[in-house]
Amino acid sequence: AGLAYPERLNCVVELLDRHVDEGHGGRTAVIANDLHWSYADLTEVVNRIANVLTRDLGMVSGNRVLLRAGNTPMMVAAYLAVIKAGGVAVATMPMLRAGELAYPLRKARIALALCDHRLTAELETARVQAPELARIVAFGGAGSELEALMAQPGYEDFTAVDTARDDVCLIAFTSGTTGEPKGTMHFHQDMLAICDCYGARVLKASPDDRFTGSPPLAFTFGLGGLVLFPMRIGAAMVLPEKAGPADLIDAIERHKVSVVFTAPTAYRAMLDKLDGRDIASLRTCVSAGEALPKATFDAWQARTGMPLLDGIGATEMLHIFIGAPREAIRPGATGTPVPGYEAKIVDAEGRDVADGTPGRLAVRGPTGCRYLADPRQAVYVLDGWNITGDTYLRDADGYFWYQARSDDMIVSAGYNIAGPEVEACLLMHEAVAECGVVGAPCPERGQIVKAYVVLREGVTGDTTLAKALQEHVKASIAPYKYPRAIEFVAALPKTATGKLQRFALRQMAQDET
Ligand code: 3UK
Repeated sequence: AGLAYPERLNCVVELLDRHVDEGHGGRTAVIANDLHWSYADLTEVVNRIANVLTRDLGMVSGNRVLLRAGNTPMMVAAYLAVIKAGGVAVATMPMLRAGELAYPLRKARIALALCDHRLTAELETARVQAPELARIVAFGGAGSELEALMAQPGYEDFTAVDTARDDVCLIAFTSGTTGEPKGTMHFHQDMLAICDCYGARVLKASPDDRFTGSPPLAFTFGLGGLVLFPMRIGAAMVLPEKAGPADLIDAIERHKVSVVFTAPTAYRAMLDKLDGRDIASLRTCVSAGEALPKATFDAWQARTGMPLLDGIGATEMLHIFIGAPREAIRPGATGTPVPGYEAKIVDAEGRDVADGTPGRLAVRGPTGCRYLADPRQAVYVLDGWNITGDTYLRDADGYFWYQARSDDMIVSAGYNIAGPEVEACLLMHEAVAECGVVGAPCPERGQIVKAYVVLREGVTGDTTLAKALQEHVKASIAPYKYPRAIEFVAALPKTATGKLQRFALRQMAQDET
């Protein structure tokens, strides 16, 4: 997309200082409950933290700093401060326990952590296994250590450290459904590139927009959608304290939000809670993290009059690389490559396959996978192309249609069946609230298609309903794809980033046979 960033670049200068320098310091940057920070306010908080990091905590350029907090204004400021001071922000999901924190701590050799005062206990425990962690500084509470240090005189100004555009500024860990989590490294220029590609060309938001959403800021989906995209254009972010569907609706209504980022499940859940609510401020609704079933797209559009903007992103790619602006949406397809990115479908040997044939998705563009010292780099990146692990097909018009995660394909009696296709079909049935479809071991067929179904409120799961769901699938898609086994469950296992844990469902299916 003709991106050319100057060789010396600190992305925080572009995302934050520039707005103040250009006379827009009075614009709203952050809203959380009753807190309102202008760009000038946010700049001062960031500068104070950056001074504490460098003058009191011994941080130098290139040091990695762990950040642990929910989606709070101080978390945003801490991210920006670490990066402004030339450091590398290493974010971890707030819900991680000591055992899960030790790995990223050790892997990224972290000596310093900034941590929400409510979340220090697990970090203290993790220290036993990660003795390199010399210092934990708490923030966010009355009399927290960080705020006390920030109040020192002369701390209100801080000149951004002169970093290179390809200096690492972020290490984001994947959620690690298989094996240890992987640390993905991203440069200063990457933080701007996602804004200048997806933000400018697909989202097309304006400085008067207000952004909100549910993904954690430790997840690049949340960091981009809630922080980087609005800041690139001087818009505001609204950070709800909790991120359930009702909390999102509250935030939209109360703060007149216009752009929302969340996952398909959350849109489905919000649909049941819209009665009597005023969400007229909303213009743009982005769905990512998991495949967006057509039933969800249709239901949202019927109820709100708005399309959902599907987009596939990955921690390795930093953000969304296939999507469609509202005027080019094809319901059911993810979209076309975001301007600046290229995508193609290849076979197991890396050869291009014909349009209409499912194969492995390969992408390349201004951002890409750089694992922190991990041999799996050679699996994800082949010949400069990122192999995301998804099976997709491209149609004759160049639109990309999601099939499944490559390792989630169900092979039943010789047929390849994509669980998400069966899920999308089940979701069209009025009784179904959520579902997950996996292969269950079967001596005759190798695997059978098994559906775990969460029913809508007030519906009871019995054999008649199971039969009706099977008939519904047979009548809608190729009959061999119908779920031979259906189990009604109260909830589905989800990862920290809200994705269905197919691995856990497969394990359940295995244990039950
Ligand atoms: C899956 C999708 C179908 C796909 C992410 C937006 O999800 C994000 O990053 P993760 O590293 O997972 C990546 C994988 O998730 N996926 C994501 N979006 C879609 N599958 N349709 C979609 N729209 O398997 C992908 O390989 O957790 C999403 C922005 C930033 C992100 N990190």
